[in-house]
Amino acid sequence: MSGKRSLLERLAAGPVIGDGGFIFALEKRGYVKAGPWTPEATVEHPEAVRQLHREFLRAGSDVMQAFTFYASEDKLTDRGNTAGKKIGVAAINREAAKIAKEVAAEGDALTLGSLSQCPSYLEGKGEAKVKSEFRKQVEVFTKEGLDFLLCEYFEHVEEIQWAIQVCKESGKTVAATMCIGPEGDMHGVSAAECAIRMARSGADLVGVNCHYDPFVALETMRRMKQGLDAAGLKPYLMMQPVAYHTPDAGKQGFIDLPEFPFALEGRIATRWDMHRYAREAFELGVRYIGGCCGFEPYHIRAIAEELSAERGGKMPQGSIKHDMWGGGLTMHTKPWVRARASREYWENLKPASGRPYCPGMSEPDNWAEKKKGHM
Ligand code: CBH
Ligand code: ZN
Repeated sequence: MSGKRSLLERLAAGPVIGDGGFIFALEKRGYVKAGPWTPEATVEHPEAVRQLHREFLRAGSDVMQAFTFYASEDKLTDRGNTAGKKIGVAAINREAAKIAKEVAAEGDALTLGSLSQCPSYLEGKGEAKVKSEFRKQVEVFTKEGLDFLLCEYFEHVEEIQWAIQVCKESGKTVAATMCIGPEGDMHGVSAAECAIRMARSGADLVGVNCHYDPFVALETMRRMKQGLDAAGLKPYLMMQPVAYHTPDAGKQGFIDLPEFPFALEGRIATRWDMHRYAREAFELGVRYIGGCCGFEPYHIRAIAEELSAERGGKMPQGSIKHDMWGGGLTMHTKPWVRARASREYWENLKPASGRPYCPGMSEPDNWAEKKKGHM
C-alpha cells in the first residue's frame, strides 16, 4: 500500500470528511433504479460513478466510498431484480472498488468498502446465512485492498453486529452506522444501547447514517455519546445523515414521509444548513462527518469550508471559485444581490418553498402500523 495516512491517524489529527449520497444522486441522473436501489451502475455506467466520486473529491471528501450499497447477492437478486442478478455480486463490488481506488489516487483520499442490511436477515434466515452474504462482499474488498470497511444502513442492531463481526475478520478498521433516529432500532433497542453494542462488537467508529436530517441525527448522536461515555467506551463518532429536513418524520425517518422518494426536493437543506451541521457535529465530538441521500458535492464542500481551520487551513479544490458566505456576490450586477454578501444574511434566511399553500410539515405514512408484523 502507499504512504497514505490511515483513517485512524487522520481521525486522531482532526475531522475526516465523508462523501454524499450516491444512490440518490445517480437515480436523479438516470443510472440507478429507484426501488431496488442497487448499484449495477458500477458495471453499466462506470463513467457516471467515477465522475460523482471526482466531484466529491473536489468538494473536500477525504474518503472515496466504493459504490457497494445494497450489493449483497441476496439483495441483487431480490424481488425480480434481473439486472443485479445478471451482473452478479463479484463484478459489481469489484468494479465499485476499482473506481473508488482510481479516483482516490487522484487526490489523497482513502477508500472504503461498505456492507448494508440484507433481505436474508428480514426473512429470518439466521446468522450463518446472513454472515455468508456479507463475506462475499468483504472478500472482494480485501482482494481489492480497500483501506477500511463500513457497515451502514442497518435498522436492526443484531444484524449490524453480525456485519461488524464479519468485517473484523479482515483485520481492517471498521466503522458502523445505523439508520436509526433518537428512538432507537426496530426492536426497541435504544440509540445509546445500539452504540454500545456496535462498539463492543469491535467497531472503531460508531454512529448513524441516512433516514434523518443532520439536526435530528445530531440528537441521536448525543444519545449514543451519552451511552458510550457512561459505558466507558471511546470509539470515534461518525455521522452521514440525509440532506432533507425531517423534523416531522416517524420511526423510519424519511422513508415514512409521503414525499419519499420522488418529491423530496422541497425539503433539501441549503449549503448554509450544512455549515451549521458541520459546526454542531464537530462540537459534539463527531470526527467523521459526511452525508447520505440528497447530499450533493456542494453540501460536502460546505462542511469542508466550515471546518477548514480545524483541518489545518485546508480548503477543498472546488472552493477556488466559490467564495464562502457569498463574498463573490459583491461583484454582482444588482445592488440588492450585492447586499447579500454576508454570513449573517444566509444564516438568518428562511428559504421559501415557492409553492403557495405548501404545508410546512407532512403526515408520515405509518409504515410499521400498516404492515403490522412485516418488517
Ligand atoms: O449510495 C449511498 O449514498 C450509500 N452510501 C447509502 C445509501 S442509503 C439508501 C436509502 C434508500 C434505501 C431504501 O429505500 O431501501
Ligand atoms: Zn441514505
